Amino acid sequence: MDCQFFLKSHLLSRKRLVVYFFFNICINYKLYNDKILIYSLYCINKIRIIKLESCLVIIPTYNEIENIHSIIRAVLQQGEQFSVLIVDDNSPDGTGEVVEILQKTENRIHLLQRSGKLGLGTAYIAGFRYGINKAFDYIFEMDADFSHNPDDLKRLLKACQEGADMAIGSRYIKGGDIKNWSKDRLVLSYGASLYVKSITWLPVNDPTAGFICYKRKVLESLDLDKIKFIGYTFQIEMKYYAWSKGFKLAEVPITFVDREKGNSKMHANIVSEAIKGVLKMRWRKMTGYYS
Ligand SMILES: Nc1nc2c(ncn2[C@@H]2O[C@H](COP(=O)(O)OP(=O)(O)OP(=O)(O)O)[C@@H](O)[C@H]2O)c(=O)[nH]1
Ligand SMILES: [Mg+2]
Repeated sequence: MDCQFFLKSHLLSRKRLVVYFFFNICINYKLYNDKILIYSLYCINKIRIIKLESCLVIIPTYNEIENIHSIIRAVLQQGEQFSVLIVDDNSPDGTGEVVEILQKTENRIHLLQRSGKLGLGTAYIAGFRYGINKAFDYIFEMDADFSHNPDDLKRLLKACQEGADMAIGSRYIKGGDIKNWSKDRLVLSYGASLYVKSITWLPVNDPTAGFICYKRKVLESLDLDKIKFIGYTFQIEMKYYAWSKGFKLAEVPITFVDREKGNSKMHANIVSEAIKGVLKMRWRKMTGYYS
């Protein structure tokens, strides 16, 4: 039984898997010959001790052919426990096809191919459901365009391992920074943060941030059907909902870099969605929607 356990497991490094495979054979040999159950129990226990916690990094994509290969590689390089889920909206540039090819060489690459451009929020919700079903311990949100540095994934993970339920890669706390943004974009983003905080009282300095690590239990306890926003407001609503449910949010300083390759998918509607959306959220909280 324990043998099946670790054959199924994708969480152990290959070297450890081999060592424990032989270890288990020895144990079962002992079990059948000497009927010493204690050895088998010891084996199960050992495996539990060395089991790495699994991480799924969700990356929504729409026309990211220039970034897709390198971002997947950079995430997987963070360690054996990291897997990546691309949620692609049938990108006309063939991003999804590239992922399908990469999948043949590495089983830590997952793909959800959707029929068309359905928006960032619904892409993440589909990814969350996937991560919950596959029982990943930690589930991340990350952009494909290298604005979020894959090397920061482990710092977000550490914050969750040390007590946070949701760790947010934050540009607007001490140590955080933004590189290569125009003044207008900076003012818009920082202004949005102040607006959100003044209306919702959310104790987060970067409420529109999209580089996040969740403990699985957070996503399991939210009713994901209640999340309706699709742009930046989606990011605000996730934090507001989790906070309203009593989860502990922590901010980790990151340096955000403007995309170098590919095109932005931002559009003007995002601003009006956010202005009205935040007021709607406040109302919803008052009426118990997020309890
Ligand atoms: N699946 C999916 N992904 C999307 C959609 N819109 C944007 N994305 C992805 O979401 C991530 C963030 O989008 P960006 O275009 O970088 O948006 P942004 O970061 O607000 O804009 P820039 O700062 O200009 O890059 C990227 O990985 C996009 O490819 C969508 O409708 N569906
Ligand atoms: Mg971007």
